[in-house]
Amino acid sequence: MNAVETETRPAQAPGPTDVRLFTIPGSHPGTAVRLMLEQKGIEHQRTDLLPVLSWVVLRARRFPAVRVPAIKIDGRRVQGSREIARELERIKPQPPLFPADPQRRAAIEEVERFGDEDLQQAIRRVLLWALRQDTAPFASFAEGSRIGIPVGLAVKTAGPFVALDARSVGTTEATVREAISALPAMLQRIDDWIAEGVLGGEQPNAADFQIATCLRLAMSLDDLRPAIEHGPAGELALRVVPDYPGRIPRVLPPAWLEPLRATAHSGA
Ligand SMILES: N[C@@H](CCC(=O)N[C@@H](CS)C(=O)NCC(=O)O)C(=O)O
Repeated sequence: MNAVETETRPAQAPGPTDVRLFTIPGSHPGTAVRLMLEQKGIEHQRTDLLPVLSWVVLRARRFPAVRVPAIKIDGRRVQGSREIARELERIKPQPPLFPADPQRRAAIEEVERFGDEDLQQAIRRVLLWALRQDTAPFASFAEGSRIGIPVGLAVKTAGPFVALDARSVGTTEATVREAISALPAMLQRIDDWIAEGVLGGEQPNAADFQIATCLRLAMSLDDLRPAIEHGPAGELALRVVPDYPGRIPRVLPPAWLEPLRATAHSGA
């Protein structure tokens, strides 16, 4: 269980007054940061950007890099879900995203790193490959966001942007197949962390948000959802992130999904 260590924390400093999150509809780390802000009760504005066009906007806003999530807090710019988690913890320690105990914190940080560096990218590649086959499902991810142009127009013009985005993260048949093959072992690691109590405490920690949002994005693909939803990892994802927009009907070649048939939760 993730104990909430309130007693050893310093008194709360006055919160930030001007916070704006820059994200992309359906972005898993973007959603993780939104949920962290909500858990901490930090009021914020949100700017929803379109893939690739986001690169231009972030540069124009003087962010040093072109990826989201990016956040501006009282004039300070912070980018990257792990960096932002630490900044939120610094400016508003309660309720905590990390435990005070150094050993428990190290365990959570290791899971968080896995989510940020390994799981996120695997799911991103599968998603972008699917959207390259058909951009229409992008509309379902834009539900509830304000992207500044009609969603229909965004979908119609998305093709070249999705292609560029996919290329920028190394989306190829080989890397997508590799990501799918790696998924059962990744799910097993997550199930193990839940069993050990590193993930799945009563109040989500930074790693819960990182992992759960990746899994929710994966579950928006009809091809992947059955392998995830009924196991501990899927249950965690649905509890931590009850609502996640987006749905992509089956699009992956069945042969690519072979590695998922052996998973305990696939129903195969
Ligand atoms: N590991 C980084 C990932 C950042 C990242 O790659 N974000 C994607 C969205 S999930 C992005 O900015 N993509 C640019 C685009 O789609 O144009 C983090 O957690 O902050």
